[in-house]
Amino acid sequence: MTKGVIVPLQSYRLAQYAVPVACYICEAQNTFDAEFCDHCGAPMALAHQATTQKMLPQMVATMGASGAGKTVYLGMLMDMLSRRPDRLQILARGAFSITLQQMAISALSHCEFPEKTPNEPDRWNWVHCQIRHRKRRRPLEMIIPDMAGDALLEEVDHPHSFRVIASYLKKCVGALVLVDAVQLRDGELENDYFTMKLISYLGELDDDPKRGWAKKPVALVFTKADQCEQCVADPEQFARTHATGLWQQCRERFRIHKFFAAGVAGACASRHTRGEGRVCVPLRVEPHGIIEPFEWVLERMK
Ligand SMILES: Nc1nc2c(ncn2[C@@H]2O[C@H](COP(=O)(O)OP(=O)(O)OP(=O)(O)O)[C@@H](O)[C@H]2O)c(=O)[nH]1
Ligand SMILES: [Mg+2]
Ligand SMILES: [Zn+2]
Repeated sequence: MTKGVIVPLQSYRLAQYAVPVACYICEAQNTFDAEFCDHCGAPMALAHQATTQKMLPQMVATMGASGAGKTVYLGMLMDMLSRRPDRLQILARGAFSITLQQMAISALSHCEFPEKTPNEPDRWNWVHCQIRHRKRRRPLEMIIPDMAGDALLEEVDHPHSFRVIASYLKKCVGALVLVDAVQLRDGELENDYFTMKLISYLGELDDDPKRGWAKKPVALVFTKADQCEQCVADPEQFARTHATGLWQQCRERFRIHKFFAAGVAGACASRHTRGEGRVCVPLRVEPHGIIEPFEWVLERMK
């Protein structure tokens, strides 16, 4: 004989699903318990946090080819800002915002560079933080993802392949564009071509002469400056000689732009590993020029 039991239906729980939550990046509707946006893959935590704040977060893009040094740069930037409250004060919003700095710094402290960023947007590290700057009366809320260079290239070559990238870049108020200085110095033009493509893509995304990318601050950062002294002495001159196409495009498309040089490692060596072959390892960590480009963008964004 089966025993009869009364199971409450709890249909009120379904009512929660009737109220959709809009993704903060692409504005597509999601259910309240989605972890990542169904449409673009951005974390829904950004939308939940934004609704609890008075100030809506602004976005700054960090772009560059695969291997340009975005993950190393961003990880180091976040770590330096969180330890040096004299210049800029930063407060991470949500535990997920600390993962990028944790991952980059723990790799560097083991004399390794962090791994290549996976292509899937739901595996990127997103940083949502509050920033206080002495020149601003009110603190700023900011969202910065560590995008994968290969995904960026795919989107530039085939628009709409990564919806999150176009939606995000349309909302950005400024950008940091990272270029590998060592490759440029050695005459490898891959990085130069990629960055030129990226710049024309940005220009086409929003070509409004008053509100578009023409009027947004863009910092062009030559990375791996520890291995390329020429770019440290005069980044603008380095651009003119080693990346003439890029230098020309920036002058035409961005009214507010500046060239910078940044390096994280003090000295590098190459090590032979099984499976990967020769890999470059950092022997020391001596960050140089990390905060300057970010602070410059911060001071100029609307
Ligand atoms: N010498 C030196 N090498 C660096 C520095 N930053 C990055 N590198 C080298 O560049 C490689 C790529 O750096 P990442 O930060 O992973 O590059 P990424 O732009 O995030 O690349 P994707 O994740 O593929 O888009 C590292 O593995 C290092 O070999 C630096 O400051 N100095
Ligand atoms: Mg990366
Ligand atoms: Zn979305």
